[in-house]
Amino acid sequence: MGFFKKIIDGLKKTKQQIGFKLNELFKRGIFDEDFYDELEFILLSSDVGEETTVDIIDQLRERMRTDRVSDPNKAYGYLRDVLSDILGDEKMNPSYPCVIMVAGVNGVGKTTTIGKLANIFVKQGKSVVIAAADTFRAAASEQLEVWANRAKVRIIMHEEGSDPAAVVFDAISSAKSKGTDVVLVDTAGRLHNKKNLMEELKKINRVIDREYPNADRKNLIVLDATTGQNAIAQVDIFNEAIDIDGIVLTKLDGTAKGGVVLAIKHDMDIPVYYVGVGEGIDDLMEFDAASYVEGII
Ligand SMILES: Nc1nc2c(ncn2[C@@H]2O[C@H](COP(=O)(O)OP(=O)(O)OP(=O)(O)O)[C@@H](O)[C@H]2O)c(=O)[nH]1
Ligand SMILES: [Mg+2]
Repeated sequence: MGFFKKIIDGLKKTKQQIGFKLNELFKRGIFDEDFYDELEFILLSSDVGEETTVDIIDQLRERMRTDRVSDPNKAYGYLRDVLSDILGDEKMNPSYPCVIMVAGVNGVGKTTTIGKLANIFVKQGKSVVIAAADTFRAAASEQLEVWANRAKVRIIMHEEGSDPAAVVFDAISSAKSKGTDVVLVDTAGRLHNKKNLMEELKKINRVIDREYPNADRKNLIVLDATTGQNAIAQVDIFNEAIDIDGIVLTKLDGTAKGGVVLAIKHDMDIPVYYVGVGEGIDDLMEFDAASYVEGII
């Protein structure tokens, strides 16, 4: 399946929620106060968020007024432009060697994302080693090992309950000695409590900084799109512990809340680098604003 088709397919539920309704609304060709009220309602119902919705509507009004638009297609094009502008297009573009740490609350899709990322880098001809730094959850390393085998990359694992920072230390040593391009660090989603989890992430972060100062660093937070607005609160919490460079938004295939990307981008100003649209190894896409907008409206 082609890249574009996959995104469109993955966003089908969101499109049903907002795209079809927006289409109907614009087709009427009447751009009065009722139109804007209804537009607001539709956007809010897809987790675009209040502030973002207001901003979108203000921007659209402005463009419509300046150009005195009455043609529905033209108006729809303006909405596309406004949404694309908000989303922007910032790619992760690491330099090599790099260490990519993946964090997020439990069950959001961290481990799956690591497997998919490994696959993406391998396809780009990069060498990869995975650090299984979720030593807390039983069988977490084994789950990651399955992904490492699928992507045909190396994995460093220690036994359950061991120090995650030591796993990362070993993975970095291995990457240095073998000249590996990418170290992918999987982390736990749950420890005994949230404070422990944040302290552990900070410690891993310090180890990477100390042991591999010349490596490019990317800290990614994985968010489950089905949680909608709640995802934004999660970014805040993790961003306090470790500087988050970018977002991976997973499970877009299972939700009509794809509008949450707009809220994230608008409220957080942290780029969405990748989106997950399925459970398979090829189901992670680099975020592209134009295709995304095409997919949701
Ligand atoms: N439909 C869909 N499912 C996904 C996607 N990404 C992950 N999943 C599923 O989400 C579930 C949890 O994924 P994991 O990768 O284990 O999540 P995790 O964040 O590592 O979980 P913990 O290690 O327990 O914190 C699995 O069943 C995955 O198959 C996605 O983009 N789409
Ligand atoms: Mg995991």
